[in-house]
Amino acid sequence: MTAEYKDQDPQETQEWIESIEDALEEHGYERTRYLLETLIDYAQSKGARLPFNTSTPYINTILPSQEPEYPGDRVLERNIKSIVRWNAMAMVTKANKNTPGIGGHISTYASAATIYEVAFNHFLKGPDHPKGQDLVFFQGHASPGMYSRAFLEGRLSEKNLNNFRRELSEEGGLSSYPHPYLMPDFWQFATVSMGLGPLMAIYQARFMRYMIDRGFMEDTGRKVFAFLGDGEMDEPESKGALTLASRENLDNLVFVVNCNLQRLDGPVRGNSKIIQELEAAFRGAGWNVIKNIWGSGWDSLFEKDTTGALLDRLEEIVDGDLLKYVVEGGDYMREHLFGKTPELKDLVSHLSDEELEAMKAGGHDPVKMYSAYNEAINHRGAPTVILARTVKGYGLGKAGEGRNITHNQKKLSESEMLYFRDRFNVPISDEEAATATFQSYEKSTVEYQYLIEQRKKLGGSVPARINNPKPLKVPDVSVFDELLGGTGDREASTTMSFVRLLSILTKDKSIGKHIVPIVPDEARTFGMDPLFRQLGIYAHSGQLYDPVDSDQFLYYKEEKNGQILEEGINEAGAISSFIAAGMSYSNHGTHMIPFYIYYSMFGFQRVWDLIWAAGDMRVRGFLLGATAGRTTLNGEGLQHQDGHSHLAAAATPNIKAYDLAYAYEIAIVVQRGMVEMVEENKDVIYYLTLENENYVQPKKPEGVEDDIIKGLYKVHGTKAPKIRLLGSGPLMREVLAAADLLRSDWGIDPGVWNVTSFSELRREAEAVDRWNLTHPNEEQKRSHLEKALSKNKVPTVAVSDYVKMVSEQVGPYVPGPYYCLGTDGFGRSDTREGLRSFFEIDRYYIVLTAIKAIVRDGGLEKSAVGSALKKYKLDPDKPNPVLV
Ligand SMILES: Cc1ncc(C[n+]2csc(CCOP(=O)(O)OP(=O)(O)O)c2C)c(N)n1
Ligand SMILES: [Mg+2]
Repeated sequence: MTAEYKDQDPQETQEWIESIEDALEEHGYERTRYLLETLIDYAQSKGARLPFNTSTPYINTILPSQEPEYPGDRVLERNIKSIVRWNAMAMVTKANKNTPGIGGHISTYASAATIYEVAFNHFLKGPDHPKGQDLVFFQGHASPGMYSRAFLEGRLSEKNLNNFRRELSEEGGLSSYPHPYLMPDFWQFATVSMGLGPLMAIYQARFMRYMIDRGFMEDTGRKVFAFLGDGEMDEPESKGALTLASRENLDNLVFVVNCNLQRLDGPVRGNSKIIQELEAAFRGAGWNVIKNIWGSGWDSLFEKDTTGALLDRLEEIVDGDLLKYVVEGGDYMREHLFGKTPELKDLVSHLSDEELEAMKAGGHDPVKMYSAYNEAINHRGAPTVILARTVKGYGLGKAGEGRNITHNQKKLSESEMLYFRDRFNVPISDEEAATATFQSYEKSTVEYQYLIEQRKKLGGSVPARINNPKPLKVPDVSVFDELLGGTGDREASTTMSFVRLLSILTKDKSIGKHIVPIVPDEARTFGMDPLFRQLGIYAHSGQLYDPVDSDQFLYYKEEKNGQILEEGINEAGAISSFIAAGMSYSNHGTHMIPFYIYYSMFGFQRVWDLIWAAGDMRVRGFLLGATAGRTTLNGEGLQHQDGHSHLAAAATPNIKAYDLAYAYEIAIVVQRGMVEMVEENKDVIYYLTLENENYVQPKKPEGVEDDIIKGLYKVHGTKAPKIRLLGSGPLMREVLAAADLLRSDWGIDPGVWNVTSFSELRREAEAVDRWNLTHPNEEQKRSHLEKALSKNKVPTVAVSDYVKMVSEQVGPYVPGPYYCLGTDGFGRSDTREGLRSFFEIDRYYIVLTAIKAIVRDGGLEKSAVGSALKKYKLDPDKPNPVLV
């Protein structure tokens, strides 16, 4: 109720409460809820304005009377947990004593140990579970706890632990955070870029549904768990897809937010309550929310609190107060929390200061955590979030428990370690404690057997990444004959050609169903709408309405087993779907090949962090940056015209990027990429830029296939060229026009080459160079670039629709002088012709640059440059496009 309202008739209020009590006792929760909702609806229909309230009282959602029996051995579990805690702390301490500054985190796992241990002992399904493995996102910087448990389970050695954050050590080390790229049998998901985990988890749950709805697998009740930090929930990505999860009824999804009320610098919300705020956000978004704030020690206090005074007091305080109680201890708590009224003081008068201090937060209580998980996994119809209150740096005492410095605590002193040992009754000597010795169990101990038995029941250890997909056959490139043969007189863009390819590919008997087209509300822009009808748009609930265009052949067809993921205006979500589909070979044992097509400007620039994570997680698939090219996408202007995504792609190690000119190149590259992904099992992402400029697509020349993949093939050769022109993507045609001008106006016949990938050329040339450097006495190797160009050491001019650095990246390996034209600067809306002139990449600038290069090379008189400027009416004082 609003705080300002003063109860004018407490007796009447009491009568209403008694009625509700009767309803609760006689008919239970459901009827009581029905009655209250009916009353609210009635009052609203009579004009009572009831404020929308998404928060419930600041108590546990699950009452003690609703808690199930705890199925585990609490004593054994506590002993085990203490050792996991110890090793996790010791691992970070040791790493930092041996290598000061190496980093790591103690306090995060210290706060989350119970949250994880209850899940490990009772909930998380492993790879051998008959119902299949759960997908688990572990909170990134809680990794020492996961390593520590894996050590106790015998999965990691002491050497591994000794080399935490020392991955380059000879014995092999452990990665700082969850990185499947670095530990491919262990970690499943990369989580430590805050916010990406929660977003990706939602899309993993959604994609699991997609696989079930499309008949690839049974619904066996597998879950996606995401363990998150409360500070992390401030990332817009964390909360950005919450409504998708509830809209799609993803009851296969459980978020567990470790609410230790602190992030790196200090409180997440000093002045209010993060748990209440998150509850409101999640409930508002349609999630099932389970708050676990108070441990069992508080139960009797709430029971005694018949007037609601304790509850009122807890509503009043803010998180900053709660943190202070942790740091200051029992006497402070008695004075400041309970000291407010005699009634409250009385409530805790039977407890000593130590007993007060020992009343835990809910997230440290296994019984409370068990109840929360149990409800979460059995909840139907909506995703669940467990908001578990914990204490950051739990058990560290003065070394950091609840303190603002706790996040950056990297090592404990000897006395602090002794305190920690005593705090958790770790059965080790002073000397072992002082030297942070790792502890493990003999196989004969009951603890070891319990630990292993619990995991066995749940299908084996986690985290575990499986890589054992069912084999799949990629069709021969001849399925794309239509693209290889050219368009004759008809003009088409590379985007249209790609859509044609997708249509052919999805009809292929062997692989067709495994293709996952993904698009964020741009399908019509790319001419993909015919696929709506052919493949259907995935919608878990089917199509509940008659679409406005149902009378047309190509109507907007949504269906339960639809193949297309039409993500709406949501690039971060769409790339998360790409990630989920591209990991399916590992997560579900079934190869799926995602083709995510989007406005190229809203790719790397917008979601590169997710693409980076995709690389880490060994995702396989195709990214298609459509309407690409700073000048080829002409009318859209500055915000849309991409001239640099190839720079980002080149810097992402697992991405093979191609800037393609013709339809046959697309066919060759896509077929080759698919073979790599599903037949050769390589973890690779292909990035292709596609354009919307229409021109005749030529027939594939003979024998260019391998060179297209390598990144460069010859278009026009001549015996002794004075100059060489390299064109790329849509600018290839300007290069061909420039070659014509050079022949007709200057009598110079240039060599002409088509560059399909500057980055692939560079990578190979660099690798060869590197090998040659360290093998001076062996026959020196030659890169594709060198083999192709070194016969004639003449100047080379390269042009692309991307910034100059894209073509410049091969500079060190191009024989002879090398000149690059590109589109540095902000875009403009204008004609293609206008833009190519503005950025100085059109045929005239190519010729001008070529003439200048030949002059420098001694092949023409100096005056030729001036003549060229005049001839092509090029303004010598034109402003630099980079700066204007
Ligand atoms: C995108 C991003 N920004 C910043 C960081 C650095 N960082 C790592 S942990 C952390 C604090 C996390 O707080 P919280 O989510 O509450 O986790 P806790 O350790 O409290 O459980 C920060 C800022 C990061 N990893 N990712
Ligand atoms: Mg936190």
